[in-house]
Order: sequence, then C-alpha cells, then structure tokens
Amino acid sequence: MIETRETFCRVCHAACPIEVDVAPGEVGPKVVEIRGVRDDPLFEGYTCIKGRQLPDQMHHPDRLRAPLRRAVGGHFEAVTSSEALDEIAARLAGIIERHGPGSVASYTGTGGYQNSVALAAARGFHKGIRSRSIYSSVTIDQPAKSLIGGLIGTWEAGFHNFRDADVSMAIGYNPMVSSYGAVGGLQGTNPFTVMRRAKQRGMKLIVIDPRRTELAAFADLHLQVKPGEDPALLAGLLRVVLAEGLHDREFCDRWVDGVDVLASAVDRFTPEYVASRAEVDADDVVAAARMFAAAGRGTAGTGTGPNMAPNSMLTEYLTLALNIVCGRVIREGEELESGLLLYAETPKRAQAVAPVDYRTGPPHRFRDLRGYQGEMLSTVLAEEILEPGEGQVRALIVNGGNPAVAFPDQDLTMRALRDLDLLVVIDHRMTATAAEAHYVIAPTLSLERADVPHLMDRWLTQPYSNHTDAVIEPTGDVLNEWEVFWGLTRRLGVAMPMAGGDLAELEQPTDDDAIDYTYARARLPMAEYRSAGRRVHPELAFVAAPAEADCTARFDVGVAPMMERVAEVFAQQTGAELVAGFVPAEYPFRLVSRRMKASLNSLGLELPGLAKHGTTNPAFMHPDDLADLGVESGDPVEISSTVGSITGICEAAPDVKRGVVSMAHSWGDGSMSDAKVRDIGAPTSRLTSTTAHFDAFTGMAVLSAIPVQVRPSAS
Ligand SMILES: Nc1nc2c(c(=O)[nH]1)N[C@H]1C(S)=C(S)[C@@H](COP(=O)(O)OP(=O)(O)OC[C@H]3O[C@@H](n4cnc5c(=O)[nH]c(N)nc54)[C@H](O)[C@@H]3O)O[C@H]1N2
Ligand SMILES: Nc1nc2c(c(=O)[nH]1)N[C@H]1C(S)=C(S)[C@@H](COP(=O)(O)OP(=O)(O)OC[C@H]3O[C@@H](n4cnc5c(=O)[nH]c(N)nc54)[C@H](O)[C@@H]3O)O[C@H]1N2
Ligand code: SF4
Ligand SMILES: [Mo]
Repeated sequence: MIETRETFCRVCHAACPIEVDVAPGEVGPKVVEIRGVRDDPLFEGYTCIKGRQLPDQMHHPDRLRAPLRRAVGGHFEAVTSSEALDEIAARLAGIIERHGPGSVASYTGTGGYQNSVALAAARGFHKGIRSRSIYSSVTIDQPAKSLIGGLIGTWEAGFHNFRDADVSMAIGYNPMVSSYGAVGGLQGTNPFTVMRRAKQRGMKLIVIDPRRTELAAFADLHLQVKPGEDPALLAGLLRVVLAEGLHDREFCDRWVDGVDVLASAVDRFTPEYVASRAEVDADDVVAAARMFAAAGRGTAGTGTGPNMAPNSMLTEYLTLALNIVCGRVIREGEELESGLLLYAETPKRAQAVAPVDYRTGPPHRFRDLRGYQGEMLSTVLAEEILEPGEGQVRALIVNGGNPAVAFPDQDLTMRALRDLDLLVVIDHRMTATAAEAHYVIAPTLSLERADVPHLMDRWLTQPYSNHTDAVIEPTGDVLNEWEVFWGLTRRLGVAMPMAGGDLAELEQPTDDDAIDYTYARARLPMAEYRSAGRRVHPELAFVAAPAEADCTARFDVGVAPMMERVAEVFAQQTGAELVAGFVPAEYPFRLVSRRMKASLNSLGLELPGLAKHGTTNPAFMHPDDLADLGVESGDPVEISSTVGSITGICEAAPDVKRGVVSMAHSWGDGSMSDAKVRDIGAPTSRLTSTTAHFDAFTGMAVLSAIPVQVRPSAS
C-alpha cells in the first residue's frame, strides 16, 4: 500500500514542497516517488532533476548507514555510533588538554546547511567547549555579501523586491540552474515561470555574464563581460548614471554621502574604455545604465561568479552603490517580500544604517585576516591546521561538507586534512574528504528528519511557513547532525548553549527540540509555525515603518579604501593582474565557475539518474577556441594556472565567450591525479591558491576568472 506524505526537498537550499510516495519495504518504509506540490502558491509544483532523485539517494546501496572507524591497518571498520562518540569525545578531551579549546574546529558545508539545525548545533558545541574555530562554506561562497554593509551601510527595510521590479540586473548568477538569485523570486520557487511572468508584465532584464546562460536567454540586454572585469564595467555604468544625472537626487541628498567622490572616481571609466577592457559594446554599456536608471523599481545584484573573481569586495560595493544612488530601497508604507518568520523580529524602518567597522572578529594568524559574524574564514583553515604554535587546529569535524575537493588550494587542503590529529566527517557518502577521516558518522537524510526551510525564509516572496516532520523512519545506526554535537557535549561534560537554552541539559531531545532551541526567537513562535503547516501568512507581511525623525545614519558610496581600489583598477590593464605570477601572454584564457543541473557541488555522480547526464565536469569552451587549439569535444586538455594544473575534457559550447573556460567545481577526488577524469572529473580548486590570490577584505580566494593556459593534453 502506497501512502503519500507531504514534506519539502532539502537536496539544495530551495526547499521545494514535495509529495512523497512511501511503500513498505523489506527493511522498512521505502520512498518510491516524489512530486512537486502543484497547489503550492509559491513553488507551483516546481522540482528539479536533483530533487527527483531523492528516492535513490535515500535508499542507495552505498549509502553509509552506520559509522566507520579507521583501523590500525588504515582501512575502515564498523563501529556503533555510541562507541564512535565515546572515542571521539575522549580524543577531543586529550586534544583540548594539550592544545587548548581553539584547536578543535568544525566546518559546516552545503550538506549541513540544508539541515535547519546543523550549523546552530555546531555553534552550540563550540560555545560549550569555548572554541572560536567555527568554519562554514559561507566564507568560500560570497563573503563580500556579509561584509559589505560595513563599508557602504545598509537599509533597515531592505532593497526593492523582485515581484514588482521594472528592471533586474543579474551580475554572474544563474537561478535557472542554481535556484540561487540575488533577489527573492528567483531564489528557488519556480524560476522559469516567475521570469516569464515578470517579462510579461514588462520587466527588463540585464544580464552580465561571460556565458549566455539559461537566465541570459531571457535578457533584454546581455553584456558578455570578460571575466574579472566587472569592477571596470560597474564603474562605467555608474559613470553614465551619474554623468547623465539619472540618479535619484532627492534620495541621495537625504540618505547618501560620497556621491561626488564616487562620481569623480568613476569619471575616467568612459564607455569606450570599459568596452575595450570588459570586451563589451560601448553602446551596450550606455544602454544598460540608462535601462537600469530609467526604471522606477528594481535592483542590481551579484552571484557567485563575480564574488569569486578578483576584487570581489569592490564589485559588491559598486553594485550596491548603483542601487543606492538610484534610490532602490523600500520606502515607508511599502511591503517587504519575506516575513522572516524564523528569525528574531527587528525594526524595518525606511532608514539607513550607517557603515560599522566589520573588522572586529577574532584575528587569524595569517595575512591580517579576521573572522566575522561568529565564524572564522575557511580560506585560512588549512594554514591554521598546518602552522604549529598557539591557536593551531588539531581536530576538525566536517558537518556535511567536502573540503578535499571544494576548498581552494587543493594541495594545501589535502596536506592539512592529512596533518590533523583527528578528522571526523558526517556524511552519507564516502567522499574524498571522508576517505581521509579517522571517523565517518552516518547521518539521517532529509526525509528522515523534521526541518524548517531556514535558508529560503530570507528569500521567500511572501511570509510562508513550512515545517515538516520526518516522513520515514531511518534504518541503521544514523544520527542527525545535532545528535553528534549533543552527544559530544554530553560526553565532554560541557553545555550546548543555543538560542533556547542548553540542549545538553535535555536527556533525550528530539529533532523538534533541536528546532525549538535553534529558533527560540523566531518571529512566528515555533509552536505556531509548526501548527500552521505549509501556508502563506499575509497578515505577517512587514510594512516599512517611517524613519526616525532624528535618524542621521547615511550610506557612504565614496569610502576611501574602495575609491583607492577604483583607481587601482584603472591603473591595471586587466583584473587578472591581481593574481600573483600573472603574465598576459602566458595565460590568455580565464576559467570561470558555473553550476550544472545534474550535480550539487560534489554531490550527484553516485546517483544513476544524475550520472547519466555526464560523469565529468567538462571544460566548456567556444568552438572557435577549440578549433584554434586543434582539439574537439571529448579531447583532454591541460589547464594550468599560475599555481597548478588539471586535465579537463573539453566540450564545444557556443554560449561561452571566447577566451573563457567554463567549468564546475568540486569534481574529482583527493588523489592529486586526473587519471580518472572521464569518470569523476577534475577539481578546479587545484588551480587556485588561498595565499597568493585572495581578496584582502574578505580573504576570499580567487575561484573564478582565473587566468589559465589551455593546451591539448597528451594523456
Ligand atoms: N573553484 C571553486 N571552488 C568552489 C566554488 C566554485 O564555484 N569554484 N564554490 C564554493 C561554494 S559556493 C561552496 S558552497 C563550496 C561547497 O563546499 P562543500 O559544501 O564543502 O561541498 P559539497 O560538495 O557541497 O559538500 C556537501 C557534502 O554534504 C553531504 N550531504 C548531503 N546531504 C547531507 C545531509 O543531510 N547530512 C550530511 N551530514 N551530509 C550531507 C554531501 O554528500 C556532500 O559530501 O565550494 C566552494 N568552492
Ligand atoms: N544545480 C546546482 N544548483 C546549485 C549548486 C550546484 O552545484 N548545482 N550549488 C549551490 C551553491 S553552493 C551556490 S553558492 C549557488 C550559486 O548560485 P549562482 O551564483 O547562480 O551560481 P552559478 O550558476 O554558478 O552562476 C554563476 C555565474 O557567474 C558567471 N561568472 C563566472 N565568473 C564571472 C565573472 O567574473 N563575472 C561575471 N559577471 N560572471 C561570472 C558564470 O558564467 C555563471 O553563469 O548555487 C547553488 N545551487
Ligand atoms: S531546486 Fe533544490 S530543493 Fe528544489 S527540487 Fe531541486 S534540489 Fe530539491
Ligand atoms: Mo555555495
């Protein structure tokens, strides 16, 4: 008998509501099929190919269903979870005694982020043992987004919504594949339909991307920018807007400092200069600026592409400056899209919040970098592991992540992982990182746990709740991520402070206890959130309140460090000059990052329904570039940066700009060899360096627009 239960997908952050058909199986209930929930007002039945593999993922024969321990001979042996946690706790206690609490680190990756309590549990554990060594993938994703308010300021009520935008400028993101978008509306929730409707109501779309992406196919104007030249292009757009007086003067007078400083800093970025530098048409630069400025509503926003390219903090700054000088903020009486139901309520007044120094986190031992917002930088973790001395990291708990292939600088990362006294990995797959571990803990997977859509809560276009119970009982000796951290704090005899109190005080907490403790300050109290089910709450829409009469806070679009950067950009021939060792004639290509439909970072190849779409991360290049190199689709090419080389399998792609290699990350393994590239791909992280190519503000390594050379490969 098949029973249908409702929940939401958690393969990626988008949280698409789904119906799950469950049938009795030999060892327990079995998920046989999933479908999108047609009548959902936001998602309208949308699912993607990854979500549709959930039945296979849940019941995969190779799925880890019990913990593993590295035995004396180096192989893995079975161990129960309570034995594993006993042994791990004992080893952590010894490490803390020898090296101090800061020597114990955790890294929460994309798999952890998909569980609404995993990062909070890791934070509670760190508080309990008094270790600040908390890391997550946020700091190798778009860290400029978290920090930029510290330079330019913010707006309490936020920037314009997508739902009534007249224009949207998308700089290096592709929601049609990634379900990610700088604006709500394109984050998950049926992006193709949402975009078609937006176009029907007359919204203009400007896309700035070196690839003619699935999003660019909808664009009124696509600027196929040379990778890494976004700062020059944005300076050029700002010049047109400011020189032609297209900005919102009234708004600027009341709320914005530095407009004249910015105007003179960008004055040299004429359309002709920008055109030659960014390899776009000068007329298109002018047209894009006018199209954006002429619209009454709508914003420009960036994605991972430019956030991973050189000068990412400057790109983010100039993008926000464009929104700010055009006054694209929510005004008094206007509605915000998301109800932010899971987060503590804060005022939403139509007023600026002045920039505050963000360099306040604990210092790293390297490169004058600091942690922020309660986390340390993943781009510095390998050095913190390898460098002896006070503060050295000796134990690492990987909470649903795969640093061996995802972290920048693969050589350094692999050395660091192998140098650890203790590596614990929580993952249902034997990944390249798990292969290095002392213990691998088998987690429950999404359909086996209660959850809330905590990432989407920020981006949903209406106040929307969707708590889910587990839809099937797990089989095997599997633990929810919170249980790992709770089990360790209990054994170590320390507290596990979370928003709702000390979870370690509870004798047998449930998933829902962990949720209650994590979201104790939720605007819609968790008991109500839970009983509301999947529902829109129009009555909870935020309406921007009036500004305080005496509010003196202002944006600053002309801060000195950023204006200096603008001058530096002008002094360079190309953004690639920021990459140490760059020589123009030797590195004529730029390798850019991209997402692919049938994988989620390193996840996917193990599932037949995804692997049939390809078992390698092709090096997509323009057909004319392939012809010039004398290679064809399917041929191996050697791709070398200033720090390393990989073998890629090239594939002709007319949608890729000439001179560009477009390639997905987190493929391959930790062997540092690409002998199996056709079967498992190759990690582009080997072409990157955390120490030589990074943004001084965020510590972000250059992971896109990487200068490379491409040669036919002998192998
Ligand atoms: N060169 C280059 N490098 C990049 C990027 C790039 O564009 N270019 N992108 C960067 C970005 S944006 C990110 S976010 C990082 C990704 O970095 P990571 O998040 O470290 O990498 P993933 O491969 O997503 O690892 C997630 C792991 O979680 C596991 N997992 C899935 N579901 C669950 C679960 O329910 N529980 C547990 N415990 N585990 C689960 C998966 O099996 C997988 O091994 O990579 C970064 N690195
Ligand atoms: N299917 C799928 N979905 C995913 C993921 C996945 O691996 N697969 N990963 C998830 C994760 S971890 C994240 S962080 C989000 C990311 O979500 P997005 O930011 O939307 O990621 P991408 O789809 O890679 O889009 C980045 C775009 O930037 C462009 N680009 C690269 N370099 C430059 C540059 O220098 N300048 C400009 N202007 N553009 C550039 C690329 O061509 C690409 O089209 O996606 C998430 N969703
Ligand atoms: S977009 Fe993300 S949440 Fe939605 S079905 Fe695909 S993997 Fe699942
Ligand atoms: Mo990411």
